[in-house]
Amino acid sequence: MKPLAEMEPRMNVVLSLGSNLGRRFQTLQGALDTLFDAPGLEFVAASPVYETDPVGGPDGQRPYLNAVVIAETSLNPRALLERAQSVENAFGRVRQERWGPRTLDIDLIVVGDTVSDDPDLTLPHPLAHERAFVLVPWSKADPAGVLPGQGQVADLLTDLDESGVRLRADLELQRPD
Ligand code: A4P
Ligand code: MG
Repeated sequence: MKPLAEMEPRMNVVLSLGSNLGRRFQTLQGALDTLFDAPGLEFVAASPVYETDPVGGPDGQRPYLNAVVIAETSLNPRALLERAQSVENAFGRVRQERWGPRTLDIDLIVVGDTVSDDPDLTLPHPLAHERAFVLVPWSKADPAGVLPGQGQVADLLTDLDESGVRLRADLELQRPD
């Protein structure tokens, strides 16, 4: 018989990480390590790191570093959001202006087949399909990725301008320790 832990229902999770203040790469690696520090979330893959032009928000913001993380979870979506927000807080995220600069932003893009229009947790993420800074890294972490309700990530990308999303081949996230 399988151990109990293996019998829990598991959902695929896609998370988007972004940073445009402070030590951006160290923040992304630290966030990755901290996200997976507690039970209930298992790492599957991390994308390459991309330097991306800011979308929305005030003029003159620094570029972001963005990456996408694929995981599996036995947590419910709300518990996962709380985990993500506590990691944001641990990295000094100060909530000021919407779409303004931040040391760390973690968005839940997909949590299994959960569909929700709750403003506190909208799933799948309502803007993911139009954001090259999400879809480009996601397509590298999982070339077969599907955004429920929108389609294959690779197909969605054919309609998007990817010029604001540049590979940082000199930066590579390590598996969480
Ligand atoms: N919330 C609702 N649904 C979700 C979800 N699926 N994942 C709620 C995470 N949070 C979700 O988020 C505001 C509220 O959204 C939270 O309280 C949560 O309950 P926030 O992180 O406090 O504020 P925000 O991130 O400034 O606003 P928002 O609307 O979430 O913005 P986005 O969509 O996160 O966009 N440009 C580049 N190049 N790279 C980026 O990473 N990121 C943003 C932020 C804008 N421009 C960017 C990037
Ligand atoms: Mg956010």
